[in-house]
Amino acid sequence: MQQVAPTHNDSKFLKCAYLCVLLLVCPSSLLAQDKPIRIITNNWTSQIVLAHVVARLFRDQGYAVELLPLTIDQQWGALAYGYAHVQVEVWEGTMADIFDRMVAEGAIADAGQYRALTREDWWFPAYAKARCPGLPDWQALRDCAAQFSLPDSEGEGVYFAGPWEKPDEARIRALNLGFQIRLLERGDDLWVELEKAVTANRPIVLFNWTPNWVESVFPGEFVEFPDYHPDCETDPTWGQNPDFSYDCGNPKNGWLKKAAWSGMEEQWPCAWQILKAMNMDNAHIAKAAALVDVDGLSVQEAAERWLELHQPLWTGWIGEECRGE
Ligand code: TMO
Repeated sequence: MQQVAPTHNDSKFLKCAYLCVLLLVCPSSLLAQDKPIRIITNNWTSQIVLAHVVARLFRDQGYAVELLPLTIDQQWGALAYGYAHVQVEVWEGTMADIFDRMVAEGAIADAGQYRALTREDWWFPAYAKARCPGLPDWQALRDCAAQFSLPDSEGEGVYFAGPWEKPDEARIRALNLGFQIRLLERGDDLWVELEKAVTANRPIVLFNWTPNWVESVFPGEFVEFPDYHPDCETDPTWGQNPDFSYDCGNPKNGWLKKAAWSGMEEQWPCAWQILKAMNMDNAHIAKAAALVDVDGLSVQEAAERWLELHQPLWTGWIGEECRGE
């Protein structure tokens, strides 16, 4: 009966000794990792693939990692409260306002900018120009709205938008475009609509972005709206319509950044450093999307393949903080 207590103490001692050995021989990144790093996956391909790429890099450093699907609207609160910790693609055109505000408030951390330049805006396949020769100028789009109509759009042009909030209604009104919006629930439905239109040789205008896989498969162009200016969104008198805001396009050389939970640097210094150092050009990001949407790999396969193809690039992101003390 009396034997139980010492045995129990022995095992406690062993556990403690084991932990001490761990503390001595393991890189710091392996320790205190009971809480997993949660990496957000959104709803477009390059983001999802790159989230898996970062997950692999973190796991290689001994971190526990979980992938967490969230919409861009849901991600901000999750990052601010530390329920999620990493978002690898914050695009200026769709996310700048809220990202800038939250970083300024200290609610989330800015984990740095890619060298890639981005654009997110109305886009048309090249053959549409034959039916609307003034394109890509936005005034041509207004003048030939009917070319982009559908049987149920009452002569108005139809613009296909994805599930990422943009002030398209406001822009259509401010620029008097004569278009209506078809809001698609899934981002991938944009490509279904594009393929349908291409097959029928029917003009279409839809939301698209670069870097993306689309540019390697379908020639096309963005609509050239009046150049973006921040005042365009806030000051109705700005721009060519004195009564309404949003009489401009999205930024043409937009930034692409990474966002993180504000406690990340302290909690996981090696992972934070990898995220900060992570940098890519347009081709690297377009490739992440194309491996899935053109080559047909699964997201996991695409992440593995991407890592194989770009080893010299990502090896440079693994810094001192990951080598232990
Ligand atoms: C955020 N997105 C790349 C879909 O425009």
